Amino acid sequence: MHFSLVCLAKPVLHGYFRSSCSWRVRIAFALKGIEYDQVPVNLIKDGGQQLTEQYKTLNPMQQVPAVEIDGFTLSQSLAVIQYIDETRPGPCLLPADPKARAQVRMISDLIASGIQPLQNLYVIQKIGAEKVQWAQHFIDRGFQALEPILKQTAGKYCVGDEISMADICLVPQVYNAERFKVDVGQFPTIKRLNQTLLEIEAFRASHPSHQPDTPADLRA
Ligand SMILES: N[C@@H](CCC(=O)N[C@@H](CS)C(=O)NCC(=O)O)C(=O)O
Repeated sequence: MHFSLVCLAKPVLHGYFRSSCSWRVRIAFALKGIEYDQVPVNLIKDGGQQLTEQYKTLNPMQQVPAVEIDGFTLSQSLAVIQYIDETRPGPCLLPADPKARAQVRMISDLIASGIQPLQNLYVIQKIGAEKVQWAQHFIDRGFQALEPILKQTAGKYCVGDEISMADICLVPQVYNAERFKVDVGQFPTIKRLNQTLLEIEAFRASHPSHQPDTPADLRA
C-alpha cells in the first residue's frame, strides 16, 4: 500500500559519509528515486557529533542514521528502509513471496545484527589496541556464515533476481570488510554479488566516496 502522506517536504537524512548504516538508507532512497537532504553528523570530529545532546533528541542511541520523514523522526536503518518501501512507489525492496521475504530479512538481520554492531565505532573504541583484529575476526566469522546462505538464495542478487533490502545491507558491509582488510576473495558469492551491485547507479551514487561530507582526500 502506498500512501501519499505528508510527502511535500523532502526527507532529511542525518548521516555520515562512511557509515554503512547511513549508506543503506542512501541506497534505498536512490533505488526508489526519492530526493532528500543530507545533514552530516561527523562521528569523529569534536569527539563525535552523534554524542551531542542536540543529536540525541533525533536518535537516543546516538548513532546515525536518523531520518526526518513525513513529519516524524525514524532511526534504525532497516526500519527506515521498510517504511520507505511501504509508503513509496518504485521497486519493492522486500519481495511479496513469503519465503523470499523471509530470506531477505534473514540476510539483512545477519548483517545488521550479527556483524555490523560488533565492528561499530563505539565497540572497537572500547577494544583498544586489538581493535583491527577484533573487527576482522567478527566480519570474517559473519561472512563464513553468510557465504553458504547466499550460495543457496542468490540469483543475480542476494535473493533471486530482484534487488532487495539484503543487497542494500550487503554492499556497505563489504565496504567495511575491505576497510578492515578482510580478504573478501575467500567468499566468492559475496564478492560476485558486491561487484554486480556496485555497477548499479543507485549503489554508485550513494557510495561514501562522493557524499557532501566526504573529505577531499577520500573523494573519487
Ligand atoms: N542498528 C542501527 C545501527 C546504527 C549504527 O551502528 N550506526 C553507526 C554508524 S554505521 C554509528 O552511528 N556509530 C557511532 C558510534 O559508534 O559512536 C541501524 O541500523 O541504524
